[in-house]
Amino acid sequence: MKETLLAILKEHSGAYVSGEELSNRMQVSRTAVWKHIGGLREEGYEIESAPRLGYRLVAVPDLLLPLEIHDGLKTEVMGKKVYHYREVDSTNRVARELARAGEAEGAVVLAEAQSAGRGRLGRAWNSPCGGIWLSLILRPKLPPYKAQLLTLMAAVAATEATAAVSAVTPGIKWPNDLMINGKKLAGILTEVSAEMEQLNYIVLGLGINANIPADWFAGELEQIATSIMAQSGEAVSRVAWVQAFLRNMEQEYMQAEQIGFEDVLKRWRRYSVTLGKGVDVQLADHRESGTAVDIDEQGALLVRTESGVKTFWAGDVSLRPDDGK
Ligand code: BT5
Repeated sequence: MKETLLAILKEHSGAYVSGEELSNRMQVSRTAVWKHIGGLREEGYEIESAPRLGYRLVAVPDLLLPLEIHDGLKTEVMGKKVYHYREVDSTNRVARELARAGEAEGAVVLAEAQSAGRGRLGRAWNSPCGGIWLSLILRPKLPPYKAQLLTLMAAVAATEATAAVSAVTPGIKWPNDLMINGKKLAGILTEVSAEMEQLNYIVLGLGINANIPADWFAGELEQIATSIMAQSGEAVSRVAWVQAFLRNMEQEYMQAEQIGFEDVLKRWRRYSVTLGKGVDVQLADHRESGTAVDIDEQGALLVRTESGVKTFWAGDVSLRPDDGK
């Protein structure tokens, strides 16, 4: 109902719509219209009302509200259900709980800020207002060893969403970082629940520094992190970014279900800033060095080392600073 009301107000692009027209088109009483207007105002929509004239939409809040994400989204699965928080500890934590309780594939959890955003291996993820902190629930019919492919898929979808709505195209550093000019723009944390044979669910957590001012990154992050706004000099529509990401994910996911991950791998290779470079791979107990030569069909990184080509499933990769290509 709120969705219809908002659509009518938007149709009139800032002009007044009478209470009568609203109640006719929504087929509810004028009191009900008034209540729904109150609901929209509570969510942050600025709506003016004037006796005899009716209501007009003055401003849409710059928030990742479900009503905004759904406006023109046109996906079948991804983003059908949107949970939105002004602040939450971690969207991945919320999404895992939802998934465990049976939430359907494609549901997405969004937050304006996270108080305990998580990176991999227990690391912290800084999540101030202005970024996009997103977790997507998937239930792929895949064996657990293929989970990594979904991280690569998300990296490709996020790269292409960024290129579509802003003036920058990031590169992908294996397996989960989006980079611009050597600095980290986004990271992905994929959390998996699985049986021996099949995945139960995957929570794809993605954090992208969208509209975070360059001078916000201080201390440890100053040298290593950046945002779309810092790189392009312009704020980006975060709603448009989320919509583009969900559409890309849907397309790639459906395609992968039908014909496999070939296309995802091809596009990943195109955006990669890792392949062909000298790399150090930090594993739990030691470090390996060599040249990143390719990814295999499961998304593992192949590195040519002094003792032959080795396959890495996990690990932190740093590009060699002396490899200035
Ligand atoms: C990641 O971990 O890159 C995965 C980040 C996933 C965050 C999303 S936000 C939505 C969802 N909910 C969550 O709670 N998490 C996910 P990793 O590769 O371990 O990188 C972590 C490292 O990146 C930290 O140790 C910092 O050095 C750096 N870092 C922290 N915050 C950053 C930021 N905002 N931008 C760039 N780098 C950051």
